[in-house]
Amino acid sequence: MQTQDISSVLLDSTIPADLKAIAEKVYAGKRITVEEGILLYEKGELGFVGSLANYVREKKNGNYVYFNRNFHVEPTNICVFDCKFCSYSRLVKQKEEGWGLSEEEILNIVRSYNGKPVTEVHIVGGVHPKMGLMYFANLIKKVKEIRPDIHVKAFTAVELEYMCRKAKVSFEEGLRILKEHGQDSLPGGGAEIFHEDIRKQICEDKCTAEEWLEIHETAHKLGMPSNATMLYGQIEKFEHRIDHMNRLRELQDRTNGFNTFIPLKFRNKGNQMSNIAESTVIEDLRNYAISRIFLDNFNHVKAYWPMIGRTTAQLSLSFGVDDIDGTIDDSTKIYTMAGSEEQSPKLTTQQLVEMVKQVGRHPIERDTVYNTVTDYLDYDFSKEEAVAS
Ligand code: V47
Ligand code: SF4
Repeated sequence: MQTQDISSVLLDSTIPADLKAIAEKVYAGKRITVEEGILLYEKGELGFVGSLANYVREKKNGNYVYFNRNFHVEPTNICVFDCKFCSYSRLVKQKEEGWGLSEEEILNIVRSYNGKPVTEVHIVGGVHPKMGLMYFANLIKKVKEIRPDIHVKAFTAVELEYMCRKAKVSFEEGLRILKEHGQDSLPGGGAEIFHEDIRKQICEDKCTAEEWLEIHETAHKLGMPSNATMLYGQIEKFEHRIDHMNRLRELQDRTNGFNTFIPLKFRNKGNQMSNIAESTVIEDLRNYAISRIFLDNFNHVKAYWPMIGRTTAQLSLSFGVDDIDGTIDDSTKIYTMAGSEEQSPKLTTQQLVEMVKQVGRHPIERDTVYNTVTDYLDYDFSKEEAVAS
């Protein structure tokens, strides 16, 4: 346990009074305001925000680091939308560079994990004009027939808004149908940055901030938990990040339906925003830390290691992060095509466990809703069969 010495922060005469006042609030378990959040971004040095974030992280999650055994299915990269940061989608008219898996191909991916101890399948992709609500509902039903035990985390709010609009059903009806067919939860994608000034420049044609929030609120009311993301390090300013997190914090106060917050670092390869420099590792760590401090009602903050790389993921565990997503072969193309650190994101459970132990933390395999599946602190891998990774 890397317990923080609170007094060292409060007694440090080099820390300005306004930041110290924030530290006092955080150590007293009080919520910080929007203005204080912006101040942390403007003036909080890495060591300072890191200390606070680690305090919050250890109070909430002790020394645990969570991961899950999941696999990803991307049904298509054909997309009717044109997000400027996206390196992966192909418009319908550029079909030659696009792919669309048939239902059988998707189900074969699911079958290929038969006998493997995965607990979750994550299904997201481009917004294909011909793959509608009932197509996906029936697909999920078939996935569950193959693997009744698996948790289906599927479709961003962007995909869901389009499906419901095309099927002429309300968000509630659409989500109800998907739930009845076996969908268990929603991933956090499509949130980007909620603020209108940014959204209209980077993704003006897809679902609005209000629709994203309404879809997640509706899902929570139907008993489907979800995640939330934030695409940072592009053209947004600090105040837009805090505005984004504030809207999530308000919704979480009402529903308590979010499992985890996932900051996504903008990667600039092969998209219409390639002229924008990527954020530094220091800024990435500061961002994890300030997210952890600001989102006091989120239990978990996740670093998506295929996107930021293993080393930054390890560092992030001292800056507020307590979750490093999944193991298994992450074949997700949305990041590799945008220039992410990991061009072949593959880690066995043993490698992931080692990564966590190297930084003095306690690895726990979780299911989607953070029930413990296996405690890996003193786990003996030599007893396991080679296939179990
Ligand atoms: O919404 C697209 C992002 C998201 C780029 O819920 C990019 O467990 C950076 O949300 N640079 C989709 N990011 C993926 C997603 C996700 C990932 C892992 C886990 C979970 C979860 C959710 O990917 C999009 C967008 O914000 N994205 N292009 C890019 N160039
Ligand atoms: Fe389509 Fe998603 Fe890419 Fe936007 S980020 S263009 S919605 S695949």
